[in-house]
Amino acid sequence: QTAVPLLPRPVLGGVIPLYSPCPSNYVTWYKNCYRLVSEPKTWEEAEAACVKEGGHLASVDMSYDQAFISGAIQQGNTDAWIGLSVPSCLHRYGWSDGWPVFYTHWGPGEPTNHKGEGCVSMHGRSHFIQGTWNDTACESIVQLLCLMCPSPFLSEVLLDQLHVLSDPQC
Ligand SMILES: [Ca+2]
Repeated sequence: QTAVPLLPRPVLGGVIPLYSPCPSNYVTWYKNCYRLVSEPKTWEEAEAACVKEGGHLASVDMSYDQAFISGAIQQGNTDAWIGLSVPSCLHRYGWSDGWPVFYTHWGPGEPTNHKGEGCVSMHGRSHFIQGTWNDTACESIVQLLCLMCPSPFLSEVLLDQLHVLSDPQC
């Protein structure tokens, strides 16, 4: 018997390259590159750190992402920032990378919407409901998960289209 060669999986008009498209300090998963940054920061500092590397704090747009990202965050010691927050110009939740909010995974009773809790962290392994989301004071200092999108098609074309759908003033 001859082994059937593995073909690249089609993805939105392109193919997933056989080499890793991610920087060496990032983990490749599905179409994206992720990096857990253990140095704790406020939400704003965390987002700025991810932007500096060409990405954003991680967005979660489906349960597959949630499962992977939760697993990644459990590698660290604290809860971790993800890209969801309530920007003062929006007055509702939005992802820092511009994705629409398709999916949420709030913990029981969350979001509590206490004053100042406009930034979202994911519970780490120290918490009994690991991986669930919690609206948190933006000045809290925790680790963070950056996401970078390696595909020019996804990062430039699709996100530009999605940005049109979201509020342009932000
Ligand atoms: Ca909360």
